Amino acid sequence: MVGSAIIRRLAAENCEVLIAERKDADLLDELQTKRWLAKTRPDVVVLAAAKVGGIGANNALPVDFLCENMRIQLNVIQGSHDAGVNRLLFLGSSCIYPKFAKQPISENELLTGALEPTNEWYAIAKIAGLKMCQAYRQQFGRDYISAMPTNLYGPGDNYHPEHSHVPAALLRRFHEAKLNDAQEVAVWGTGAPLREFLYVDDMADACVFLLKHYSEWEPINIGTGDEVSIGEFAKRVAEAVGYRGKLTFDTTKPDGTPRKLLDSSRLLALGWKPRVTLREGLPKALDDFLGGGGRYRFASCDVAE
Ligand code: GFB
Repeated sequence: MVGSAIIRRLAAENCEVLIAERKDADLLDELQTKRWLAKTRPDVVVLAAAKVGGIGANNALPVDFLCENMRIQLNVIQGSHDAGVNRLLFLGSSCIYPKFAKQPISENELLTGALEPTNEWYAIAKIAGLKMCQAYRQQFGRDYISAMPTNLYGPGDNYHPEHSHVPAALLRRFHEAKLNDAQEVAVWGTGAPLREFLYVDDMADACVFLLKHYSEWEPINIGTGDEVSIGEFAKRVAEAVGYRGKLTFDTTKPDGTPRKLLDSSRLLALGWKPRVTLREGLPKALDDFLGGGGRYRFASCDVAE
């Protein structure tokens, strides 16, 4: 999802884009990854690949989220250094910050408290990734930076019913409910948690901006500054889909972090700002879903992925 958006965005730049697809190099494989990097020798590496998923997947697959992400990061970051790559952008996640971080969450909140248990495996891997960037900067003077985006949505998402993030999950569930004339649809949790949603092409734009303008040790947040409750967000998704039934809340499912609003003032001060509002972005995300974009649209769902 993010990698594709960055490729779309880079089409407007004067550069050659080298893409390591799974058939070129399985990033979980150290030798394949190192060989690919040594052969292509990029000027810049963007590490957007990761094992990702929503609250359900994070909770159900702790080993996958911890170990696969650590392996990808070791292979790509170490392989980049070995291949002489001096500039690298590592993408993390807002879940690296403590569950009860001071809001809005500034970069200084890192490692100041306990993590949210539903995604601590993923968070620990991402913290290790940003620390690797800092370590290569400190020990070898490499210009490796890391960015922490808020919750993302948009084209190329994973629409798995259990393992997706909330935007893709609800787009699919409301669409199916509309087709089946279902009277009501369940939204996970209480609906009270607050989240900030960033359209993936805005995220890609921020990544290119950072590659041009950011070269610091500290990770940098990427967000919109707008937050919405999950209950309100669900209403907006239902509206975009055209589902008119009742929304109920399944409180047997976890809420996760109560609030996760990033303080993106450092990025905004550099001159970047998001363009796509939730009202504009949700219909675009729906178009992607209806047009067959992303993964697990209607296919039978393999829970191992
Ligand atoms: O998108 P989501 O899984 O990510 O869930 P997190 C956000 C909120 O939406 C939670 C609620 O409060 C969920 O309980 N929700 C309601 C649903 N209905 C659904 C549904 O059908 N599916 C899902 N998935 N949620 C993620 C991490 O946490 O944050 C990721 O798990 C990543 O790894 C991301 O770091 C930024 O915001 O809770």
